[in-house]
Amino acid sequence: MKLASLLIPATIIALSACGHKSSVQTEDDAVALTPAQQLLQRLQRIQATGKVMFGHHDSPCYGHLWQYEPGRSDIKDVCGDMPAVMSWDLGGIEHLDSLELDGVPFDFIRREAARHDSLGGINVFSWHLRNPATGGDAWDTSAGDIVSQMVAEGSPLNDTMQIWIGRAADYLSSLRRSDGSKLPVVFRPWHEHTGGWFFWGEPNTSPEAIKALWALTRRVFDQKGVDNVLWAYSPDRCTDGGLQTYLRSYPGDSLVDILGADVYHRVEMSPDQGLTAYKEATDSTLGAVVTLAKERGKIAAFTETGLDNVVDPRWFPDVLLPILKKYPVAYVCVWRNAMDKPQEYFAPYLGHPSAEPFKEFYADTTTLFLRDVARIK
Ligand code: BMA
Repeated sequence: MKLASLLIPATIIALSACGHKSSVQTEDDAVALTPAQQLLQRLQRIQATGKVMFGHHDSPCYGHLWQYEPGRSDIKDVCGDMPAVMSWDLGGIEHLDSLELDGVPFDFIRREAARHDSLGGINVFSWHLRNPATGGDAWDTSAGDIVSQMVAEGSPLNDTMQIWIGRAADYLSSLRRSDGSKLPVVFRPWHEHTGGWFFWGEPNTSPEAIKALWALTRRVFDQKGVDNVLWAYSPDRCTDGGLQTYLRSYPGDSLVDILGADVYHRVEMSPDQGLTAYKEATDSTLGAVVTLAKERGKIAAFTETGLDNVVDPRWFPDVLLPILKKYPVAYVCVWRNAMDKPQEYFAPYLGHPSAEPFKEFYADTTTLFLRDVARIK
């Protein structure tokens, strides 16, 4: 599809990420770069096209009313191509579970992430870990401010977190390409912290503790020498004009490579109110993301979005696409088409009223799917 204008602009790329010293590299130097730096360069080249990769959570694992059919994805069923970005979750890795929190085997993710990478796609990981104080899930906020204890050196919860973060680091750094080299990925911990639904959310703790949690996370990864991970920061919507809320718990440029945001089109309001609120929230939040990313030399991303059940069948071409044209992020990701909860889906599936309009979104020159992005080396 639509590949004519995929020109790769820069041969000189500025690198200033992963806590590594800023430097300027030519493509000839690529062999000396870490896997993370190589992925960063590629994301910079993708971002420079002004086009946006499309991503979907757990896309090859299951979809609406099917699961684990090799090579299948609801997105592929609808448009014939896979998402450019595969989103995965690490929830459960902290206990060394064999399945993540939605039942996907970590071994399946390991294989599929490598396969997706080999086809030219990008892999991103979130982490809905359990609450280390209560044993409940990530949404268990009953123990109050546990993040302050998690970051307090010498405390029992700090000891637990060093182990848990270490397990996330071990899993991500164990991912391999078929040639044995490390698979570069994006990691997006502590997401949506501007909301109160996760135990690490601002209403349950403090900006200082969240920053310290990021620093702890980076320290554990760095101590283990992990060099295949890029770091994405992704608050939920910031409706105050963006910047102040966005940056309140920001851990600093040296710890973050990708400035993202999660903003959903909510269905609980009337359709008109919902649409207005979504446009306002994306204007304010993605406005901040794109501006800050440009100023700070970071990658911009729309790390999660969606309209549950795609209740407006023309949502992808008529609502999301204009937003992506206005705010040129490197990628946009919609959440899962849950097999275990058939009433939850954020992407079209074959036969759904949004499937035909989705083909317009797919065919637009702004969006990049797997076959497109494979051509941007
Ligand atoms: C939520 C829902 C849950 C799921 C969680 C983590 O938004 O999709 O069903 O368990 O994400 O993937």
